[in-house]
Amino acid sequence: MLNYDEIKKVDPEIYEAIMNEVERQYHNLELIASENIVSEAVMEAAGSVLTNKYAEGYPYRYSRKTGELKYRLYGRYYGGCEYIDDVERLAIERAKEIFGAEHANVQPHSGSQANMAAYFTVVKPGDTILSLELTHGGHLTHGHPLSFSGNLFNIVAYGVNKDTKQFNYDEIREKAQECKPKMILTGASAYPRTIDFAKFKEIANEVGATLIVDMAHIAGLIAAGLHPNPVPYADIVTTTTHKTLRGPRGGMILCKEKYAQELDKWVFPGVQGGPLEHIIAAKAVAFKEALKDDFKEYQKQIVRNAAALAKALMKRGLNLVSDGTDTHLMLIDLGSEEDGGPSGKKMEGSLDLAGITANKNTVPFDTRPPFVASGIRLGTPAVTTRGMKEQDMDKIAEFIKKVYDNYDNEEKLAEIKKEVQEFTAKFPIFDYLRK
Ligand code: DSN
Repeated sequence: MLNYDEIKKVDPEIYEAIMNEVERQYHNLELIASENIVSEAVMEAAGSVLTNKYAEGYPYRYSRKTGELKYRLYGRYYGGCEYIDDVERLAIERAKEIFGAEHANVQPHSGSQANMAAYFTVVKPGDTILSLELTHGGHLTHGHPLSFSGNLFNIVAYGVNKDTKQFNYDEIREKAQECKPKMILTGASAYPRTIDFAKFKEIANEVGATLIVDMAHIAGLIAAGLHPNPVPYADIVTTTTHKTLRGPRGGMILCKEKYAQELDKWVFPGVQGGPLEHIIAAKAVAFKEALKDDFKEYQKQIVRNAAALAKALMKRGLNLVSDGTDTHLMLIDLGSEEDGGPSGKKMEGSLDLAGITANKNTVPFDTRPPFVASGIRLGTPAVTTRGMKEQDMDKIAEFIKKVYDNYDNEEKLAEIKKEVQEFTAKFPIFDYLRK
């Protein structure tokens, strides 16, 4: 059982900040679509003695052909890695089993580093990449000029259809045929609908591009068979491990065997140094949890909750991008400046004052800048981990509507916060940590 007694003695300031965060997570309604609450077992692994070990390189690996144990790439650069190898091998094997992948690299420290290593495996600086526009749901590392991706590569963006706010695969095909990319990238941070990876592969084949899928947001849904799996179609698939997958903060890459050697080289020594083996152990634990039947049930509940929340918000007159969701997330479209009402930034602040945590987000064809934005992104992974069900989503929608109606009234927002805290107290977390 975790406790923070030693931190309390050694570093009271950090102890206080951690305990404040425990209380914040306990009391607040966590609706950030990319966040979750990991198990105690995952936290124990992340806080284990493995943090003491350097292990540049990779573990031994079994030959796919003969089943015999063989040395992989450069092995390890340090002695004493025999148990670390067990940990990393277990993480790799479980990741492959969950997603049916030929090869897995579990070392990326984050999704961004996973993406960087994946891109370098198939493209060179200056090559053309066709990827989803950030304001239509993409990610910074999918080509934003402030990210390495937008700096190093020639990025051409595709977006969603103006009317449906969903992918139109004929429009994407047309873009691909025009720009003849070396690589096509799909996956999203704020796209609430199912992505047809088979269609993307068809388009990539037509123009001779490789296909990379960033499945970070929907990895848990895919693990449970609730969203099509990109692994059979994509050359390389990247993900984070801490979103719907409910593991520690980190990244991972899956690929076809033919890219394995090159990809591993790009992760280490290409992009990173020593792997975080304590985090890799926590990934392995989370993967074990993801292979269990109750994880599938959990993912089903995430999707049912998202559908219920979307319906309850629309029933109360709030507009959602694409009029709903197929996944764990949705985007409230707050309208443009001329429509009046709060911006995304304002609404995020008002929700915060009411004890509801969410993030502002651009909506497709947004007229406000990204730091102000006209949308709010909501997701159900964390509230589902707390045990909330469909009827609770109706209550959450009611809170959000009240905040929307009173977004500039701090007194009213403080009253709503009290109601929110009474509500979250019915779904306790971290009882073992709270004093
Ligand atoms: N920051 C993540 C998200 O919230 O979607 C993406 O990396």
